[in-house]
Amino acid sequence: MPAVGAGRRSSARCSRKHSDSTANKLPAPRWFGPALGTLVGLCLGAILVSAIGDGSATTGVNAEALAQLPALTALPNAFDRTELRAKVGETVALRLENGDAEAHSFDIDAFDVHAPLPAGTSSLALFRPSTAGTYTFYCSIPGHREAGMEGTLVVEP
Ligand SMILES: [Cu+2]
Repeated sequence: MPAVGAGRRSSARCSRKHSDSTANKLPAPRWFGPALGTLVGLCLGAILVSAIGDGSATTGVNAEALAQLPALTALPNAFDRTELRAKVGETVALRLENGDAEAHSFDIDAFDVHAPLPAGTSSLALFRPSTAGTYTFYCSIPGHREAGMEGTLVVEP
């Protein structure tokens, strides 16, 4: 399970949704596994969006703690770093900054990370890479990746 939740409340919301979908008592169909994976990915996406919000303290993320995290900043047609490093099994907590007047996003398909970054906002990406390797992070706004908004995530064993 590569994804890790940002908070208990969000995780609980995900599992509740999960039990609702299995409440019909039917045996789990073949697609259940992959579908569950997708659901977890979606939940993680929701966490990414809601973790910081408007920066208010009620989200459970302390602004001071956030400021100390490594940051990745979205610029016009680029990120300020082209390489991120992580270790297998260790949670990556990354502060995402968008100081641009345009919306961007931070996406890593392999770990179901999809964080929208509206103009002028901060967000938090939380994920735990399960497999060593080299992955691509990018911005999924049409045309941005092609224009250079991508980089490499190196996950060391
Ligand atoms: Cu972009």
